[in-house]
Amino acid sequence: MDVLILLGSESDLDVGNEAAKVFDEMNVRYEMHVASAHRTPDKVKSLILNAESMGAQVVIAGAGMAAHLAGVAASETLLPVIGIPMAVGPLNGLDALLAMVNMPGGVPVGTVSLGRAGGQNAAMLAMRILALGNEELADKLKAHRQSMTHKVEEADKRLQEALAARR
Ligand code: RP5
Repeated sequence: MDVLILLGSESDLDVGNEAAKVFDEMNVRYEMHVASAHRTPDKVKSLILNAESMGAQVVIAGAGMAAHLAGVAASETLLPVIGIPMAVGPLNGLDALLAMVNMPGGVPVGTVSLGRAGGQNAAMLAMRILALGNEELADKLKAHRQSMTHKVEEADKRLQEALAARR
């Protein structure tokens, strides 16, 4: 396993699947589990210990509301932890964002965007970490960037053609 993905609830699965989809496309090995810092703290700890013993190099933790999962994960391991704040609950994720991003000194959580983009970016950031020691993955990331560049160029070309047709 390269990456452990923890989700605070089954209700976070849509965003977790965004990360999983990226890993599937890039052939990165992961495990994804529902485990809550509040409801199942022992399970969180044992999943992290197991992931470390299986060689995982990054932990992704997605949670909403009083989102302590990523912080708890970061206190249990020295692996880099990436937090995805979930845009749920009455505050729409502002609570989760502040909880994740505002960790006390010494226990870092790299917090990515809220919601689905956060799922994608957590996976992309994890791969940048993995790619430091993996040339094949680094090449895949370069190809991914080229493909994004190509898509933007194509979109701009379509826009310019549409604007020209209006004149
Ligand atoms: C957090 O509370 C979870 O990560 C989830 O985003 C939120 C709501 O959880 P459920 O009540 O839907 O299980 O712990």
